[in-house]
Amino acid sequence: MKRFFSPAQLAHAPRHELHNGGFTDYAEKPARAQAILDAIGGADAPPDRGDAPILAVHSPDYCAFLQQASAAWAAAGRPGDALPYAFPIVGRRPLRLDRIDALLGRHSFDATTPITPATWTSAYGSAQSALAATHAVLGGEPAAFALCRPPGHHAGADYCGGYCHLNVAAIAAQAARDAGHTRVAILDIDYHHGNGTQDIFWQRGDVFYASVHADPATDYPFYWGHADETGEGAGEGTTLNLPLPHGTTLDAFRTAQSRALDAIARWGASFLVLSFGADTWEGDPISHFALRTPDYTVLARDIVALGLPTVIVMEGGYAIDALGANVASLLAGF
Ligand code: Q9C
Ligand code: ZN
Repeated sequence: MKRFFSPAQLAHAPRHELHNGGFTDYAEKPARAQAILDAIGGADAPPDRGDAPILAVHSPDYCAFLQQASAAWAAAGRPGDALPYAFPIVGRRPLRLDRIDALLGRHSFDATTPITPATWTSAYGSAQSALAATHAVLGGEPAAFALCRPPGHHAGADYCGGYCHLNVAAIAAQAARDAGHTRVAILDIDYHHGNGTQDIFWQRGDVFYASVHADPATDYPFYWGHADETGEGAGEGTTLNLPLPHGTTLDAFRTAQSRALDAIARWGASFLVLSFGADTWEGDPISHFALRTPDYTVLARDIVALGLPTVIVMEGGYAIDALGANVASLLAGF
């Protein structure tokens, strides 16, 4: 299988994240990418397709913010990584966004996603990897893997969060739409609900979003991912959320994934984007499911049986010692 990764994706390396009221080491480390590369035998650098496919999903203001936030933070005399701490109340208008502190809160939904001088460069590289895999599949490959890091599924059209800046799954899906696929599905099997992906396609009837994830009643991102969220307007019925409890093992996960696959097949998708997180693994340090390494091969085979051209984009997975084997197990199923 073709695999894509840009060395620029290694540069984003925040020091800390806010966790349980204190600061801990940032979980979404560059070493994650190296562990995956070692396990899958490397990857090709993606060509640069420019920012148009990114701007097809994200707002120009938000992209400008990602590029400038770190310098503005430093210019305001702040040490360390740029981190939001003041958030606008939903619906309050007009917003005054003169100050970097105000901009950070406006374009973030949490305080776990610092911006460094390299964030834009790495997120841009991650998006280019997703686009390279997408174009490989559009060109006839049955499947391709984008080693996306930083990940993407928590990022909305104009906000970051959950270690995500550019929504690589959405960028891939939109590129497939723009290449002529009229019905594109995204299957998200990261431990966490992909709130950003859901938001981006919430009112659209041309992209189906299905997610299997930890119940937001107990888990991040809390405000999204409940079973009664099904989309709105033209998008009514094209969002499917399948929350599962702590301790979930292969059987229940596979059953839920099969429900998602059945819905995608019934809807008539011609192209699939798989948002893959290995944070469903039993030993993940920030998650509470109990999948085992060989289970990813089983899940992959069920996805292959759908018979759709598939772009796989990497999302979460924080047990670095097991991450390579878990990704290799998934790719083995393809
Ligand atoms: N500090 C992805 O898997 N933090 N993002 C939860 C622990 C946010 C995970 C609390 C978790 C985001 C792509
Ligand atoms: Zn996750």
